[in-house]
Amino acid sequence: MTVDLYHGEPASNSLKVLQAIHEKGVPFTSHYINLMKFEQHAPAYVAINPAGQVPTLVHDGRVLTESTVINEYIDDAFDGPPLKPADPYLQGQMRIWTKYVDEVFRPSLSFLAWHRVIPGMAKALPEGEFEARLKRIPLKEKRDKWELAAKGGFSERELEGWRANLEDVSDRVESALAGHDWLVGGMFTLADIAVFAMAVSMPRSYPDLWNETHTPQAMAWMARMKARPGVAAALAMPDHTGMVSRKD
Ligand SMILES: N[C@@H](CCC(=O)N[C@@H](CS)C(=O)NCC(=O)O)C(=O)O
Repeated sequence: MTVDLYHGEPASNSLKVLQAIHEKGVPFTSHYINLMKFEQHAPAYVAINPAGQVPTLVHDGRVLTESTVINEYIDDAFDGPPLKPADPYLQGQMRIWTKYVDEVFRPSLSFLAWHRVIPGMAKALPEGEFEARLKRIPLKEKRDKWELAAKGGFSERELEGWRANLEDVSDRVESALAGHDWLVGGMFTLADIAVFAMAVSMPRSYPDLWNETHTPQAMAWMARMKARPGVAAALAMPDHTGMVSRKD
């Protein structure tokens, strides 16, 4: 059996899959893709994942993309502790969380981060280099958003909407954890993994929303997450960009 995982630094969608694979105890070969060097758009990688994004799992030569789908696959295809509740209703509840992460939490965090980071990054590159890099992005939607972000082109209304989404995330996580150690069904599941992959940066990036006073349950849950050997192993994966703070 061969399992190859193409991933970036232990953050966001890469961290999502790294947690699942480590928690499940699946032996795998790590292929680090440096997003700051735009290695995800290199032709050799796009040949594996046409979206030019990480993560990608290759199991015995069969390619799987999409972090949430990969995590369900890891849980189903390999031995190890279950990462889903047995009860179909609770599985549904778990998938409401993973869907919410993919549709609301992750995009809101990303767009706000691009708004902060991309204009400076584009300016720091040599003349014409940002445009050249844009051209290599396979997904048109992503290309257009990066171009807009570089011009500082997101509207106040959009920015406020994304910020309001992050407030909603904080409130939802906090109330789901009241009286519970984990988000769904009294067990550690792919819901905890998906939310944590994005939430790990919240205390540093949004300390007003995610802190001991406002979200004590969420902070205690993050400590429980970090104490899990699989999650800790995922967080300890190399970060060649230097962008991920291990102190989060
Ligand atoms: N829907 C995809 C999204 C993957 C994604 O957005 N990956 C980011 C890193 S978290 C990426 O590759 N960004 C670099 C780029 O798009 O150029 C998934 O869940 O796997």
